[in-house]
Amino acid sequence: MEKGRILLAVTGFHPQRWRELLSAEREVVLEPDGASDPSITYAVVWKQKPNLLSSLPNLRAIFSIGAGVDHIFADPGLPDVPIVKVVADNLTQHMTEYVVWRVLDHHRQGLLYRSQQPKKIWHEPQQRPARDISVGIMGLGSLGRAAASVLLSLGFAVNGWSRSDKAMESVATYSGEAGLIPFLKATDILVVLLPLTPDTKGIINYGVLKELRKRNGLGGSVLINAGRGRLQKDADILRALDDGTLKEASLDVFEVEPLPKTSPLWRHPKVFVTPHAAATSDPVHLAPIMLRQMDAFERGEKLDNLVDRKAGY
Ligand code: NDP
Ligand code: OXD
Repeated sequence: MEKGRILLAVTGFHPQRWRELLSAEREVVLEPDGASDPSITYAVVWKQKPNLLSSLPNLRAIFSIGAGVDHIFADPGLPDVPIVKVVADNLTQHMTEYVVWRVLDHHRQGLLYRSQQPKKIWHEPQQRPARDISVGIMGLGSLGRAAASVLLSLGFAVNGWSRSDKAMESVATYSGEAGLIPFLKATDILVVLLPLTPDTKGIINYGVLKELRKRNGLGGSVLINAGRGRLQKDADILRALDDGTLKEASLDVFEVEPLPKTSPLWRHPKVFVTPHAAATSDPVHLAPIMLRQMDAFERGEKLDNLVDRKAGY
């Protein structure tokens, strides 16, 4: 069987490196070329233009450049072909680093020390053991579970929340709507690693933040969101920070990205901002995985890491 051609369609960054690496084994057409091209078999995409994919008469599979696929579902004319998401050690490792970095910074009072240093204040707050802090991970998927394992090894108590029942050794797991409030009430540091779907949009709102455990060794509850910006309501986070519902927040994602220069989140003293950089898709690691999957698919094997179209992730 002839090797299928790839359409590379990305918005928001220069796809040169992806093109070079994918072209090592297959012909690659770079959008804006390629629309309606019957010789295209695969699309490798990040925020592709609406209705581009439906114009390809012989498209057999769509590969997302990221772990999240909400950018693909945003296309009103999405054709009914398999969608593959990124699951890769390299990306998982980066996300675990980000989560552990932010949890440890909040746990070890990084904000307080950074505020003391310019004033030359020599003051040591009380140190609490990690086991007194419970980290609740919303989204116990490939990224959430990896982060949970490392947090457990550091001694934190870990809770997890998912759509379906999930078991993980030493993790207190909760699921579905019924499990949400009990999960929040048992959580000091909330880590959000959910996909953006119609069910999860806006889930990080004031009402949810209000349920987090506040009387804890940290002196308040903390939010870390590295999932998607539209899971949260930026204004509700600001309100929660300002009235003490939240002690601090680390945000990697925002309702509007790049975060507008006018957003109060940029200069809020209790917020740590990163520019959607928790775990960047690295073409050096990911392009070979995609190429291997295309080869396997052409040998008649099943594609891995398929998106559940009904669930939207
Ligand atoms: P997975 O698909 O492996 O896991 C998703 C998890 O979320 C699953 O546990 C799933 O439940 C749970 N979930 C989905 N919908 C709901 C719901 N309605 N209620 C409760 N739980 C729900 O995804 P990944 O771990 O690979 O990635 C998670 C997200 O991280 C991506 O979708 C992306 O948005 C984001 N991301 C952000 C990056 C960044 O740089 N900031 C980088 C990479 C990813 P169940 O187990 O029952 O299916
Ligand atoms: C992803 C991302 O979904 O980078 O992989 O946000």
